Amino acid sequence: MGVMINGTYHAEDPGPDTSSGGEFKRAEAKIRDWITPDGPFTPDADRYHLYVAWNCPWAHRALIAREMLNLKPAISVSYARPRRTDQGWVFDDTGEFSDPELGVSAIHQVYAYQSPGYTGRCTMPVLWDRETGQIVSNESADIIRMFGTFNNAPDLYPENLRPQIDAWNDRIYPTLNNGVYRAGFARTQDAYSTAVAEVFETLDAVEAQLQKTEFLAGDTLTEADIRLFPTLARFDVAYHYAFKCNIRRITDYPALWAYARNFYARPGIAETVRFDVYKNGYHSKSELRNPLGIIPAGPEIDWRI
Ligand SMILES: N[C@@H](CCC(=O)N[C@@H](CS)C(=O)NCC(=O)O)C(=O)O
Repeated sequence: MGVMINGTYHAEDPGPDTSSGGEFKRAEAKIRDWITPDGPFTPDADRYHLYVAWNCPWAHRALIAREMLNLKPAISVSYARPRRTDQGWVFDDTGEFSDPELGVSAIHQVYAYQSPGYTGRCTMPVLWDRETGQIVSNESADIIRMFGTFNNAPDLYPENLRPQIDAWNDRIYPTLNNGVYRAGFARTQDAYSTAVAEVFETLDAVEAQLQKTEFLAGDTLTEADIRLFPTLARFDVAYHYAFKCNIRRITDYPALWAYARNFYARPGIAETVRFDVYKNGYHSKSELRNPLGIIPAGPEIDWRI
């Protein structure tokens, strides 16, 4: 995978930024327009298209929000092939990994429509506006919030719970959602040790909260839960082994494991999850982490309630 400079894609991979002491730094999303009733991007059905990859936990948030906010009929989706190439996330000509919207063969071709020319990484997820022929946003946190403005669907960011939701989001993003990547992509023992300790401190704090309340922010399912679940779904099958996050498993946490299975059992959620793809994707051949590309056999986990 490469990078785009002024609208032109360069396949040479500059690699993740680990400039400070071997620590992995995820690049900030750069296209951050908003859907609002005042426009220019208005919350209309059949106007927007979502580009995702099954493996990507940030894209997974968007798929869950689309499901829970009843936006499946209004927002269409293209799924990239499970593995990236030097072209980044790529698509087939036909079948489950093709792009019915623009017929692109790589996500960088969608970024190439951006005016003025885009410079940055060509990440998933992408929310595409077919009316203006532009990307609205490539930031999942914004995309799920915008999805909440579409109709009278459940409010995932209720006013009275915002302080708790914001506090969990602020804690969980750096130390857990992205913390597992900071552990897995660390280039030094110190960077890994710091990251992995933070992953498990946060899981312990989440467990303590879920011993007291049904959801992170209290008795109501909110955006904070939607942002937590993709990490839980990938944890035991991928992060535990591939990213060396192996102090405990999600199945070792009684309240968290019950919560994860209950979330998975909610209508439509299992269809947003692909454990097989996670296992293959995160254990795919990597010079640094898995040079032979051998996929582990286990673990065997029963997600049913
Ligand atoms: N802040 C972004 C992060 C998205 C992101 O980093 N996606 C990864 C996949 S999990 C990606 O597409 N990376 C491709 C690249 O960096 O070239 C979001 O939450 O939407």
